[in-house]
Amino acid sequence: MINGKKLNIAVIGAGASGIMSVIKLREMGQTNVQVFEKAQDIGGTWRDNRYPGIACDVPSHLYRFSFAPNPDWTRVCASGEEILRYLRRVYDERDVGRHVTFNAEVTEVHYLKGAWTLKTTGGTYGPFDVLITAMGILRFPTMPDIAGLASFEGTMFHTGRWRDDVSLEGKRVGIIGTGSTATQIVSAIVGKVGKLLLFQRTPQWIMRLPNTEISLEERERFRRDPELLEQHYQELGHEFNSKFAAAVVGQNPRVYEYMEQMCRENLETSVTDPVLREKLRPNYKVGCKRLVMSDTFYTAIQHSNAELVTDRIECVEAGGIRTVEGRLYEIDVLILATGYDAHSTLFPMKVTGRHGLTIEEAWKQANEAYLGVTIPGFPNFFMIGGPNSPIGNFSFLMTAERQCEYAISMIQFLATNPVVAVSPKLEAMRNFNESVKGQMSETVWASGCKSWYMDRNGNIASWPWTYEHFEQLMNHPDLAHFEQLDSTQA
Ligand code: NA7
Repeated sequence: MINGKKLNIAVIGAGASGIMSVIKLREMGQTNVQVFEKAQDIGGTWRDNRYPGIACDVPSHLYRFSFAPNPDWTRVCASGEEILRYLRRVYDERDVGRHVTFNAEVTEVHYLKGAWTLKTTGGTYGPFDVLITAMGILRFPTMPDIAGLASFEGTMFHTGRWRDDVSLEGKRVGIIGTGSTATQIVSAIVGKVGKLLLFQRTPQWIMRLPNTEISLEERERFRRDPELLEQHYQELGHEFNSKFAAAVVGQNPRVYEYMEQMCRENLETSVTDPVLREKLRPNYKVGCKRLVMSDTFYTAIQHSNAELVTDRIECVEAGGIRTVEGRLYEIDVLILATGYDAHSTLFPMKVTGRHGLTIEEAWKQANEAYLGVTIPGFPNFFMIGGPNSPIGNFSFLMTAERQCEYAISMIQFLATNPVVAVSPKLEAMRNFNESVKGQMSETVWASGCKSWYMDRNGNIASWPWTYEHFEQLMNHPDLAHFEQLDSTQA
């Protein structure tokens, strides 16, 4: 039952966060929810990424919505396909579809006197009282800045735009990049291609995580006993957050040491050739770049088909890649596993807030938000995955749920008070960002490496505290940090 006013709410994106937002908003009685999705299907990241070997790097039983248990995960870390199936199931079972407009990329959002108007490629919509962006984080493939890329005459594509129509069977395949994506692809295709050349600029630390099958018996046990499944979710969450997530922000040195030891041992024991081993040895701290989880990559890179190229790339030519030593590596298919720009947060959408303030003006110096969720001058505007969201520490679905709940608390406040709009105070945001900067030096991400966590100013744009702290802040919005606007001020 609704408590208070019924509000018109727009959600941008029908990926995991958008689907979840609809369900949670409806649970609180807010049913006037419209979702705008640029593509013609749901799924976001898991719809767009379809490369061979794609899997989550968080355990499946933790990578789910808290309200939609899944006893049927088939592996410790689910494949992309299985995650997409899960999202579709939740979407169908909860009848989220009736809220969604597809093929409607939101190009412009504009706030005026307490209402948001949305321009999309499918028309203009509004007014909305509240706007939630659920646009994902790794949306924009980074194309490498390598001379001659356009002159390549074979087939070339980024991993985020996988070409299902291109067979790799027996081909000479080059892969640029050694992040989570490249390592998954290498393991999946090395036995099928004619030759695999992996171009490594920086080696990665790799934590051995056997992606074993979850037995039929275990799945059946979870299906029969929902309490057991819930307990498993809670325990995994506790384990993950109190160990890994605390270790990377400097709050669990014992576990951090263990992680270091595990990664070093993995390299020592898995790679037999000492020359190759040294090429694969990073010179920065474990976890500074996002840790790669794999128990197949080291085996794959030692396959007779595989070659690790560590000479720097000079340029791409019609027939392949030339390194600075002058050698040409001939390639039929060139795969760019060069990652994503995680800091194009709302781009290319034009966002205009109160008094005509644009997001370009607000973010001229840096992308900044109060608690990663709201921005001063942009009333009733809530981001899932905004700047300084925990991108390197927690299961993203847990992050997204807590951020969505934060938005929901604020929406509940709007629904039950004579307040038309809430907007965080500039001072509150500045204080938050100061404390982020102060704390970030304690984290392993700031220990001296380059990673996709860094924004255009070289600052780490993640969450430098524990999960408990995040949960506490998200569960208890501090209204004193918000301007509250009535109908005459909004
Ligand atoms: P990542 O982790 O950002 O990895 C990108 C890789 O591409 C990394 O090894 C980069 O080397 C390499 N890269 C980027 N540009 C170049 C150029 N110009 N030349 C050579 N090598 C280059 O992206 P992923 O897609 O693997 O993973 C993204 C996230 O998705 C991952 O963290 C999981 O959360 C899932 P560098 O290290 O910068 O030297």
